[in-house]
Amino acid sequence: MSPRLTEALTNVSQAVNAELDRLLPVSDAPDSRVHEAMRYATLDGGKRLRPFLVMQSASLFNVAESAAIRVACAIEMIHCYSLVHDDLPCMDDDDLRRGRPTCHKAFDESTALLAGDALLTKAFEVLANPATHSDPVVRCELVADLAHASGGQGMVGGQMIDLQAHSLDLDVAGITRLQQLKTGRLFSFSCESGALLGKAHGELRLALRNYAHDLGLAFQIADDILDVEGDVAEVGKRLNKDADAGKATFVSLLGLERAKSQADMLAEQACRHLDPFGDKADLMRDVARFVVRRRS
Ligand code: GRG
Repeated sequence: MSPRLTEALTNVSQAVNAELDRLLPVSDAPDSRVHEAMRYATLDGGKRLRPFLVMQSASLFNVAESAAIRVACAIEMIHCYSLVHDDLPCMDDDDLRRGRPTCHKAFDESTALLAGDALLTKAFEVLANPATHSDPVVRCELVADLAHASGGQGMVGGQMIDLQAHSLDLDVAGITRLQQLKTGRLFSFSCESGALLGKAHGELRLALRNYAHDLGLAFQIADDILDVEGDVAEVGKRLNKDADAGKATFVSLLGLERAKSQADMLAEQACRHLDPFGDKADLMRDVARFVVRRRS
C-alpha cells in the first residue's frame, strides 16, 4: 500500500470510529445489551473501505467533511449489519470476524439479530437528519439510494442468490450478477454519494458509477483469491468457505491466474474512469490498486 493511502485510510478509520462512537449511544437501561452489541460490531475494526470511498468522492465535490462523515458512518452501519447477519448460524455460521469472535458468539444470537436490525435502521436515521445535508431533497435521495442498494434488489437480493448458489450451477455471468448485488451495490452507493452530496449529475456521476462497478468486481475477485490463498490470521475470518459449500467462485470458474489478471485489469480500468477528476482522484486510484493486492 502506498504511504499516502496508508495515512489516508488511517485518518478515515479514526474519524469514522470517533463519529460512530458519538452516534451509537451507550445506555445503562435494560436495553443496554443491544447498544453494546451494535458498538461491538462497528467500532475499531475492518478496513473502512466504504467510508473511505464516501470521503474521497465527497472531497471531489468539495463537500464538507462534517456531512460526508455521517454518510460514511451510515454505509459502515449497513455493512456491519450485513456482516453480523451473514455470520449467524442460519446463514454462514461463522465464529470469527475481523479477527475476533463474531457478534453472536460474543453476545448471543437474538442480541446479534437485534443489533443488526438496529444498525440497519440507525443508518437511515443518520441520513435523514438535517445535519447530513441542509437540502431535504438530497437527504431523500441519499435515503432512497441506500435503501435500493442494500435491499431486495441490492445486497439482500445478492445474499438470497448466494444462499442458493450451491444448487444453481452459476457461470461467470451468474457469479458476476450475484456479486454486483451482494457487494457491488454498496460500493456504488459509497462512490456516488459524494456526487449526490455535491449535487453533481451527468458525466461526473457516471464516471464514479463506472469506477465503482469495476472496483467492486475487482474487490470480489480478490476476495475469492484470498479465500483460497489467504492466511487466516491476516484475513481474520474463516477461509475456503465457498469451496467447502460447493459454490462456484471467480477462482473456480476462471482458475487462479486468470482471476488475478482479470482483477488487475479491472483495477486499471477503474482508474481510467477517474480521468475527468485528474489528480484529485489519486487516492481513489491507489485504493483500486490496493484492493487487488490486499492480504485481508
Ligand atoms: C445478511 C443481509 C445480509 C447480507 C449479507 C455483504 C454480505 C451480504 C455478506 C458479507 C459476507 C462476505 C464475506 C461477503 C464477501 C465480500 C465482503 C463484503 C467482505 C467483507 O468486506 P470487507 O473486506 O470487510 O470490506 P471489512 O471487515 O474490512 O469491513
